[in-house]
Amino acid sequence: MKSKILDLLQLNSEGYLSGEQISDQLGISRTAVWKHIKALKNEGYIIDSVNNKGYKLLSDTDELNSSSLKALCNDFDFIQFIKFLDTVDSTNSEAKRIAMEEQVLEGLIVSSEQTKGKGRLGRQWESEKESGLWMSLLLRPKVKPEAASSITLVSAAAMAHAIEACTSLNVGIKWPNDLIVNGKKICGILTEMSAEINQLHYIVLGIGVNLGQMSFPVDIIDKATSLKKEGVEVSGKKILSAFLLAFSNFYSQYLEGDMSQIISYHLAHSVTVGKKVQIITPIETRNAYVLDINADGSLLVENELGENEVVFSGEVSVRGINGY
Ligand code: BTX
Repeated sequence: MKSKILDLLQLNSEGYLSGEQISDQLGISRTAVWKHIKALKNEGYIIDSVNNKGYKLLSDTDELNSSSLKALCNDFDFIQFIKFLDTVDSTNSEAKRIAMEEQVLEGLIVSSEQTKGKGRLGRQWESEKESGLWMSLLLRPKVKPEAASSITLVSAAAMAHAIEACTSLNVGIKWPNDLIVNGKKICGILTEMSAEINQLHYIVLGIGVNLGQMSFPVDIIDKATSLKKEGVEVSGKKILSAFLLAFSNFYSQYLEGDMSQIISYHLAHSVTVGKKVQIITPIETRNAYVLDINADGSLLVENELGENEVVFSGEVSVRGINGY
């Protein structure tokens, strides 16, 4: 039924088609029409919905550019500006430059290529041209600085949800910031922030999703994968559209101080909980067993002395003993 609705929208791409017209033509209720339209939006189709007019398929091309990005972001109040770049050092660095120039706006930066893509703790993120979705959200949530780092979990859940909605892949989440498909990393998230003791200025949420790479540099060939390598071809635009919808839902819960659904999502997809891991800090590496993810997004582990210990995401790297 969804594909029949899509066909109708494509046939009427010049104008709006009302819910009533669609329900009459396909013999289904208007509620069913609305549900299928929502599912299509979840899959990345950009459909404008206007009261008293109906639905219009805004963009049927899979190309991500300034105008398709603008259409995609219209619905989200946490995106007040967009910037689409051909190349940049790092979308996170660009977001921070913008944040310093102006003090209010929130927005989204996407680049076809990054020449100095960054991972956590000074590591490098391979970001070849047109091979992935390289993006950063500049956000100014009204939360305390100590709540800021759990936004990494919000975006990991939203991107896992988006990839699963657009593909048939099962996505695992390696706490707190990596998405894993068939034992390999397909997406990484780097959260940076500017804050004083009592005041958060901004958060930059950088997300990289591997889309079309068929090979990787030799040092990561065993641990990295892309959607294409996993046999799926999906555009960055579809993934981004599905991500924004899922993120906006989880983000509003986070802003209300409710992490329960986000934590449940993590627990259901976690490749970390119930595993032996190494906790790597700048001064030491030690073994631990992961018991749970706490309500605030921190990790509960049992250390080598048999004691329970809480691990916060900003401080450490957690590495599985047998792969991710
Ligand atoms: P991370 O520190 O958890 O992961 C970085 C590690 O992952 C690297 O040391 C390497 O082993 C491996 N790696 C490097 N590139 C890739 C890749 N393309 N796919 C899979 N594995 C890789 C994860 O850090 C956070 C990455 C965030 C990337 C986004 S892209 C948009 C934004 N801008 C920016 O500079 N960074 C973020």
